[in-house]
Amino acid sequence: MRATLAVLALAAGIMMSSFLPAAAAPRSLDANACVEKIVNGGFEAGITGWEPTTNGPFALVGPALPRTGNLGAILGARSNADDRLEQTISLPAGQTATLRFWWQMLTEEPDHWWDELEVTVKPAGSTESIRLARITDGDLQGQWQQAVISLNAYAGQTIELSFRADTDANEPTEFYVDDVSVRACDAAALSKRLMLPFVTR
Ligand SMILES: [Ca+2]
Ligand SMILES: [Ca+2]
Repeated sequence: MRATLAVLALAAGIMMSSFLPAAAAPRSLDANACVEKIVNGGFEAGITGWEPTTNGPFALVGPALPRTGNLGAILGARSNADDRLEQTISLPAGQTATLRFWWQMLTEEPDHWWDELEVTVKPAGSTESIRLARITDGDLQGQWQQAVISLNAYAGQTIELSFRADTDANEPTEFYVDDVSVRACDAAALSKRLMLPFVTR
């Protein structure tokens, strides 16, 4: 089951890459005609913007292992955990949208897999969540990795993005998440800007 994420990643069209995530949160169009849709993706404002659900007494945002800044999300980290962080965003019609997030997993599991972090989207009006990624205790642990996932299929829709950790009764696993970003980009505006120098000559 060690290859689960890799297989799913390929199936979902996910690329793992090492480039840096988008700068946090300007809500106006940037030079690439893109808008950041996630509020507080780096968790530096605590739980602001996120809807937490947990069956434990623990805060889901804390200073234990942030990738950047002082705070990050911590999901699982105990047995029988059921932790969720969700945010609802609207994606503009006719634009591309890309989810990026960084994750790190630490586990005490000697064999795999038993504990997982599932990333899903649920379009408004739908009762069905669609899995974008599954990270398990069988994946590479102890280092930050970035997931990059196209959300183009949800252009024009309001979606609930969810990170959910589920651990079994023994040998806990910690799932850390930081620097979550969904950038919606106006491809038409971008191509116009690229054309501009040629038009004005
Ligand atoms: Ca952070
Ligand atoms: Ca476990």
